[in-house]
Amino acid sequence: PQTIRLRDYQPPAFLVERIHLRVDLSGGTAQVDATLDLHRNPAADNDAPLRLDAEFLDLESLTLDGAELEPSTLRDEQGTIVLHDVPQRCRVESVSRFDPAANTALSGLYRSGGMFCTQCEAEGFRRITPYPDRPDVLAPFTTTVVADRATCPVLLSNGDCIDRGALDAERHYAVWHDPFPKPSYLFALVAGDLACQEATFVTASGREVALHFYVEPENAGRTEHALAALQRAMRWDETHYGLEYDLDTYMVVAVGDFNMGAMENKGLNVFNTQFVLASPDTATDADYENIEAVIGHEYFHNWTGNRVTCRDWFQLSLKEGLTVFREHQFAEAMGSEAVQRIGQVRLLRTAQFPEDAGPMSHPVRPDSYVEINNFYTATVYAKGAEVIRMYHTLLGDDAFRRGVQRYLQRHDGEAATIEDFLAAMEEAGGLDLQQFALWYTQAGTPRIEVEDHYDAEHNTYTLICRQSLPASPGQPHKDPMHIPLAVGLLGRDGRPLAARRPDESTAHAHTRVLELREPEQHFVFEQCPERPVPSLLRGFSAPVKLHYPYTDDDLGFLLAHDSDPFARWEAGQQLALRVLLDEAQGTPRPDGIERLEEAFRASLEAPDTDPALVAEALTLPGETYLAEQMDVVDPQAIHDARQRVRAILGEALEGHWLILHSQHSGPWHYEPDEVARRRLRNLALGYLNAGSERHLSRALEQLERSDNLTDRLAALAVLADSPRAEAEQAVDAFYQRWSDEPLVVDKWFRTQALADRPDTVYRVHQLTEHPDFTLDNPNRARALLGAFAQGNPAHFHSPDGSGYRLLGEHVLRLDPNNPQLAARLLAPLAQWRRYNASRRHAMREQLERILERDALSKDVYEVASKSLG
Ligand code: BAL
Ligand code: ZN
Repeated sequence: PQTIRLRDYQPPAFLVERIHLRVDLSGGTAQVDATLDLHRNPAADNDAPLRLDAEFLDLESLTLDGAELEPSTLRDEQGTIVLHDVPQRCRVESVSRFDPAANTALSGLYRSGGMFCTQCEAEGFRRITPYPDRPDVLAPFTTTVVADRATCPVLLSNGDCIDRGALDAERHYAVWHDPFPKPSYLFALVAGDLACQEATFVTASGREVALHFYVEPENAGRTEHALAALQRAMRWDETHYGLEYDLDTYMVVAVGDFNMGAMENKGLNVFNTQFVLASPDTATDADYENIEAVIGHEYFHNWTGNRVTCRDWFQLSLKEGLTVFREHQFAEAMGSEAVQRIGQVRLLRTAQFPEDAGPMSHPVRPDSYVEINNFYTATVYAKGAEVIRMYHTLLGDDAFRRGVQRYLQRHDGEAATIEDFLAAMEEAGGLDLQQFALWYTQAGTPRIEVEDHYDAEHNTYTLICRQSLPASPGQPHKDPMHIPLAVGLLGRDGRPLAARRPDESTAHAHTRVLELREPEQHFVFEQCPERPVPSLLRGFSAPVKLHYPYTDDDLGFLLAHDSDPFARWEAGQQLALRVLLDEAQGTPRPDGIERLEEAFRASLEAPDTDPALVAEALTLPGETYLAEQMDVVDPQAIHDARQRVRAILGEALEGHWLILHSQHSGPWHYEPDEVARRRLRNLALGYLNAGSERHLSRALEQLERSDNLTDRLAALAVLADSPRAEAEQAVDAFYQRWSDEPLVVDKWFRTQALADRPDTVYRVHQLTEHPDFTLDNPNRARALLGAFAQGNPAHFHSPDGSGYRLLGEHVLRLDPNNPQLAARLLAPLAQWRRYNASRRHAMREQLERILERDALSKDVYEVASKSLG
């Protein structure tokens, strides 16, 4: 397969002035008639050909200014239609046919249940009609949708509906016009029998926007939460960034078969059901929170992504990093800032840091790809958002906002680059960000080593910071980065300690942002009356791994006293990390568990702490984060150590857990304090059942009596680990009770994929043969295979290699139908170098087996070959 490189970027030879589409779905197949009015791009070479991407289309006719062409003679090796000697202005008309029901890749126009829907990002539009399917070709779209009235009473596309009516006795049509020029990846079309919940939103300037949420009829009544979240997001973007919605209608459609979480198509978002449908029986508190985040995210794309889009797919983080950051700001504004930040950092450490250190490591702006779908990654999204957060830290909120506004005004209606964004930030902040730009081009997680020195004679304290960045594929040498390091100093009394930096007029005790730019830098603090304990990387001010030789006492001190809630949490996590790692390496830390127990007790007894923060403090670092710290990862030892420590804490603090677990609140509400209380209660249930089955009856009773999915699933997770007959019966009964709720059945599969039983691998294998298991539905495949391979390391890495075989086999099975999903599921095998010789061998064996397959997709080929390379 061909490698696409950023340095080869050429502007499009032709631009599209307008496109008219007529998509006829009557009878179940699709006929697409397209009319494109084109003109030569003045910015491109004068003799460059017109290129029309087309994939899996049965092209019935293709004309240029009315003259019939023979497409088969015009295709290059990639299948692109290449037209030479095209007039400066021209019209291309085409008629294509395809079968949406046969489109199992879920890219382009496909069927999900009874409805037709689309997913065009990144390159799905070429499966609908021949088109210059690249993000820097923007055009206004007019789309006529035709379908059978009986099966598809609802016909939707982007923009506003300008006409609708009957065609004949069976068929009807609707015409949609989107006045905002957009790239083809933002095109959307939906046709089906859908229920609609409607509401309105009045913008700051007084325009009324109709909000329409479409779902299959059985899901009617489950869009209330998402709708309210959308209204909050719309208001927040107005008040925070001064950004208003721009069309008369904003539509969201819930689709059961969807590769992504959701898609920001202009005016017509298409959502995975998982991120829009909410009811207490079918969605957990975490789902409610994710729905608000994803609804916000897709809405915020209307400006950062749609009004200003990306010039090419290498710039993906231009819209995704920025939009994830905006989503994070929104979540922080709606809830607890510290709790949100903790969640963001957990995700970064478990999903992005390993990616940064593995064979698929790539910069936030990759410089090459084989299949762009493989680059919708934690690096582009989560690290990309951290890069935006660092601009915010360096510029401050006001200048940052001005920078975003300047960028949006300057590039409205255009396809922009990361340089364009950086230039707007430089201007708004009056800063030189050229070194900062390395965050986009250098892969890997920077490491910062901090030492300190106190000079009692002169009352000066010095922080010595050394940064380094490990080599990564294709990048043997790295330059020093521009890193904002937020620090505070604590005195012996636990209070913030005032000191003065040489460039400051007076001493103060607030957080400072030090700017690292050199391999080694010394930061001096004067008028520092005593040796402080430094509080480093407050708020996780940069996506780095920071090392400072804290003693256990220092960590305990920071945990008790740091004024920064994130830093307090982090100190607790570092303490727990030490205890767990020493335990896993067979060298238990003297007093380690006692310290942890003491820290937990302090959290449990802290009178006025936000219960959500208490829950974070009582959650031990996860197995993936622990694995990150080991040169050779031993998943079983990590798991056993964590379980042992959980069991000890469960027993030592049993009284506290029992009290927490019996604090039963009233009927279910989705409300922050209630959510935190449920989380604490369920943490307590977990600790009570860690290492013993003394409290299994509590889980059985909770499963039986709860009025919500959060509590039921927490109980189910405890029961799924147990070999006792009553536990197994309860797990079966749960399935029987909820078998007609796909999102709940997903959770049932997931819970068993994550179970800790001697026969977990075998059971997961058996579940792949369950009548409700299918690889055709991405949510289901991810719930079982994704959860098992990514969330259950101790069993996925079973020494006999059975977990790897199970994954390899299903990746191969899935690849011909849904390569995008197959490549995603494959990712855990890419980490083979991190394990011992026998695991490495068994993981490689699966990657090699996959690569031997003929006709492998580009998606899977790229992940497998780069993993072995
Ligand atoms: N653009 C793909 C889905 C999302 O990031 O919103
Ligand atoms: Zn996005």
